[in-house]
Amino acid sequence: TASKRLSDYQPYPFALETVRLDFRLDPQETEVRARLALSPRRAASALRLDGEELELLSLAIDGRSLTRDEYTVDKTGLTVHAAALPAQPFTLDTRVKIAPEANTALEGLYMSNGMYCTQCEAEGFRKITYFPDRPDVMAKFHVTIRGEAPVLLSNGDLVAQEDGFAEWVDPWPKPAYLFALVAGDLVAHSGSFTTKSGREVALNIWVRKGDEDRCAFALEALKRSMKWDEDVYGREYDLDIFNIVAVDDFNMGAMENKGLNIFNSKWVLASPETATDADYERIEGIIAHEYFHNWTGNRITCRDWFQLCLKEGLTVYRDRSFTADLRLGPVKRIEDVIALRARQFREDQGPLAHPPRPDHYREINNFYTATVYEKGAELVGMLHTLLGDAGYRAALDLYFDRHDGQACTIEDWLTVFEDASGRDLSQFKRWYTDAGTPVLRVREQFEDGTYRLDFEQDTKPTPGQPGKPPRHIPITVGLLGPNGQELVPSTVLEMTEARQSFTFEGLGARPVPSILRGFSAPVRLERDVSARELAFLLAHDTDPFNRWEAGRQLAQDALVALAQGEDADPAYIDALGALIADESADPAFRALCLRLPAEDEIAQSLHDRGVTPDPEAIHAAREALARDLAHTHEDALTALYEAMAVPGPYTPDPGPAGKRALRLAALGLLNRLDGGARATALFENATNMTESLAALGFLVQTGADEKALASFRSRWEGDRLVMDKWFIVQLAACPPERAAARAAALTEDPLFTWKTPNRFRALMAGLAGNHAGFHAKDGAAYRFYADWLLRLDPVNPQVAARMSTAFETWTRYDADRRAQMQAELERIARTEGLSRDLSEMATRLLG
Ligand code: B3K
Ligand code: ZN
Repeated sequence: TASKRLSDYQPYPFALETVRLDFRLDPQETEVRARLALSPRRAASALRLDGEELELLSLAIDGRSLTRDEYTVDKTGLTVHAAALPAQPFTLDTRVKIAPEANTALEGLYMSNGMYCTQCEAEGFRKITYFPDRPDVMAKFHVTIRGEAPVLLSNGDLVAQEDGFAEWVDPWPKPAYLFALVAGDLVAHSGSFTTKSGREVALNIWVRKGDEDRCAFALEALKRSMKWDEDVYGREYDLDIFNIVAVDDFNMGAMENKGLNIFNSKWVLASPETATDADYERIEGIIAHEYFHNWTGNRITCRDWFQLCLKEGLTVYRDRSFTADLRLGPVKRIEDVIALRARQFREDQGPLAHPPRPDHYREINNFYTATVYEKGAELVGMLHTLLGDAGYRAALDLYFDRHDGQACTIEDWLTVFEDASGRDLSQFKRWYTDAGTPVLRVREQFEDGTYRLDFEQDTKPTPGQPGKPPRHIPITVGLLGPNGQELVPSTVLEMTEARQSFTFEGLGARPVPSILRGFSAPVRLERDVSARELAFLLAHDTDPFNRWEAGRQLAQDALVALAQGEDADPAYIDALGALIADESADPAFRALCLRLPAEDEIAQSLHDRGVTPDPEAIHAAREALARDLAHTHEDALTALYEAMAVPGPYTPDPGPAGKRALRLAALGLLNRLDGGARATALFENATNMTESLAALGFLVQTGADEKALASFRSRWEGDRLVMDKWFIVQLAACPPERAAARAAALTEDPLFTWKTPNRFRALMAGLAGNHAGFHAKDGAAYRFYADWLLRLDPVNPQVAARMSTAFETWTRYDADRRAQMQAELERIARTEGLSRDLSEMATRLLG
């Protein structure tokens, strides 16, 4: 299949006013009747409707059945020839048959545990009925559902209901990708929210029977989201009902369908016994994210899928800010940057690099990436930094005002910022259109009280984009004096040239600079800086992000040295001693400082420095540093482990969660000394999943995990969400030499229900997350992994394609490993009948 191109955009030649949909549900033969009220925008155009895997039963225009020569049907849709179309507005009626039970791709209408459920974004609606399935065609939907299930849900407001029947009307025009239908034997955990103008909104979280006692947290998170969006963005909810449904079989995290969000049950259900602190925080963030889409995505949507980051980048930025406001802002920022580097920087440096707004694709589902989401959010953050709080708010107000009800582009978005601020953002736009992570080099000079920073920016070529003109980079800088006092508070320097200098006058002595505070731009900062100065920043920087970053840099330098057989500077281990004891620093922050960079990140670091990473050496280096840390600070860590115990009943609040995080970070290090003694005790006595799972992970790390894994399994084998954790932890944390064989053995486990995306992902992501295990020299893990991608592809192409990104770093490694990974990718690419999804990925991965 050919690529679709941004430059080919054409508006749809018909206006669609209303849509009437009538469903008769049946697992094998669901009948869908659709009535579209269309009016031609220009004369003599044929009518093209998208449609895939549909059996067409009838087709009529203004009540007249069309004859076979008036239309053509092919594999991707239906064309009504121009001669058969009225020049005036007309109605088109179709009747199609679909088979939800046979739908294993989980796109369109499908079944999960006996319940009907839909996923339409990006192009799944065309598997439900013939339709202009593109986001710039927005219409009002009126839906009836007939079926045996006791609960029948769709978008909008419920207008009629009786046994086996429900009727839903959505007053807000929307594109088809936001359509949803759910039917099943569900129970609701309900509540309500009163909006700021007094609208009473019924809230329901629909789940399978037995799960209703795990919904309370999600419901409260929803209320907090609704309130926050009113307070911070002035956005109010716009229907009388808001439904959330939890589904076990789901290709991604959740979906923002208008008034009927559908969630992977993993991101809704939570109880202290089954969910970790991290799960709680993620659930709150995802609930917020999907809710916030109601304005950024639904009321204002995307003109075409190239503009995906218009809704996703902004909505991620909004959910991050929400979490930062409700929890610890700096800790949230650090977590986000760790994730950004682990996923987006990695993507940007490999064969899959693409701009936040790509300009071509074969399969849009392959572009729900870290670049579109996380880097997209960074771009919104930079606009916020450049305009300031008031300017940002004014721009967003203008965006909602000007574009409500429209399908927009990145150009519309940037124009709003230009109009609100009077600034020219044409250079800033390159962040959206250009791929790659800029490297920002900085040198310093101090002379006669004047301090100068000389910056140089450079972005390496990425696939299809050889030349990279300079970007507009906001660099937040502060200057510190010798005792850590702030000489120059945070200032935003705007870099627009390839090389640019900034000076600060009237300084008595050479200051210590704190550069790129808060990670003000998604760049890689390179600066020659001594371990002593980094230790100083770790102790004294007034910017919490850069304080952490200094420690990170020290750790990275130590690991890079160790991985090459050199000695590590003791500065990191010394500096952490002070931090462990620093009770003025928040426990969650200290926990982050104690966390060593992941092996994949160390590999990237080596690669950035021109060294070919050796996975075994990296693993050994990280273990050695952890042991060294534990040895040196054994007493302090032991004291910390005791002091951070949280007594009393579990709550997922940030305070106790932060203490647990610090306690477990200490235990993770001590575990390297005591051979799992403390972890065993904690595992046996833990009363919450956070500690229980962490302890299990530490035992897995020691290699003496058999008993713990068996007991965990027998306690939780009836719980699908907890069992996913069991699969993932024993692969991600186990000694690397065991990983591939263990993964293979686990595929024989009757609980490895591989067609369920969560379970497939747990096993495969567990293996891929074991860096040295996945990259084991013999290539066993590569072969195993590729075999399973090929097996999943015909069943669920989206998930298979997504999981293929485990290979995106293949060009980093030595010739042997490179050849093995390349061979696996070629084997995939050659496979007959490969899905468009996986085929595009394999081709791009091979470069
Ligand atoms: N918009 C959905 C993602 C849809 C993915 C389609 N392959 C979830 C979200 O970003 O909120
Ligand atoms: Zn989203």
